[in-house]
Amino acid sequence: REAALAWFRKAEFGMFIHYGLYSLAEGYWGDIHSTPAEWVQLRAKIRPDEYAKLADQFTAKNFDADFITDLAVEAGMKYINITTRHHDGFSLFDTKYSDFKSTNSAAKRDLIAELAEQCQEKGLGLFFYYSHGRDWKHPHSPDRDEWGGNPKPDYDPREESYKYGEEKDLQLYVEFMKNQITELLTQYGPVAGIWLDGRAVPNSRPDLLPELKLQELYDHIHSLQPQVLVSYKQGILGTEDFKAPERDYEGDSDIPLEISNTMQPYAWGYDRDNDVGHKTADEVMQMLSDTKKVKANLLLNIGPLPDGTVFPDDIKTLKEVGKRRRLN
Ligand code: FUL
Repeated sequence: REAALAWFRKAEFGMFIHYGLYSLAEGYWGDIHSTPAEWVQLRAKIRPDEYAKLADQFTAKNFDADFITDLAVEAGMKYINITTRHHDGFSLFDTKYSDFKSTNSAAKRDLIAELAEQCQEKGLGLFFYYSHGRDWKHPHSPDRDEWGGNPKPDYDPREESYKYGEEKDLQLYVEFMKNQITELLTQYGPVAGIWLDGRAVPNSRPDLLPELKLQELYDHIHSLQPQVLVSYKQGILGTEDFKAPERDYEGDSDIPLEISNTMQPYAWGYDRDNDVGHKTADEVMQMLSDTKKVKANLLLNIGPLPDGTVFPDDIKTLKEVGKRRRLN
């Protein structure tokens, strides 16, 4: 992992991709607008069975891993991080542990496999975003309402097609996450990092932390692929390989740092309200120099359109950024 860390410290620039069923909603459910767009299920209180119907329209017709990886290379990015499973619980990969996945959608494709192949061919590191704990689908995921966090959308978990019993059991969910992460680390070749997000346990309830068996998960990840860098946002246990704060960071960090930001004004998944106001090349150059000052990488997010097309202004901007960086 030392070599992987040394590489990561010098990487400077990566591409973040938020793509999933929420992309089809474009930030709206009827007239309800969701901030951020990828939270539409929760914000508009959509029942999971209603929300799941989006899978029939998820064609990902223009999701082109070859194009996306070329764009990342041209922008001077060294790695890509994609939402393998966001809070809505839709997996962009083929998984034995859930039917709610892209291979069962209209697309009938494993988008992670497509991206993994292209990353490998082009020498880009591949990171997997995985929502750990904030889960609006799994019947045994923690109910953050009880804990003072964001509640799940309102629904009866017994309708779900999971084979678990009716009693809520956090350990079934912990096992589920481990199984899916195992698939991600065994089905797609070498992986550069697992990027956990979600914060299943609110800061106010540290007593619940051991139940998540996080250290066991980290050890398991490293036993499958030792070079994998593990992150959990600002860090939860302190044993993560790097910290990954959102948007800004103050202070000094002796462990490697990555700051994520997004091309849209504020949304990670595509929001049609943001069509005007995406970051310009000047702004991206500024962000890169700001992150460099705190010795961090910049993980810059694109939120593809419903059909997987990269927002045209972002293509132009990223190409321009690549050009300027090559001149520097
Ligand atoms: C947050 C998530 O809730 C957002 O939807 C997004 O994925 C961002 C990068 O992390 O915690």
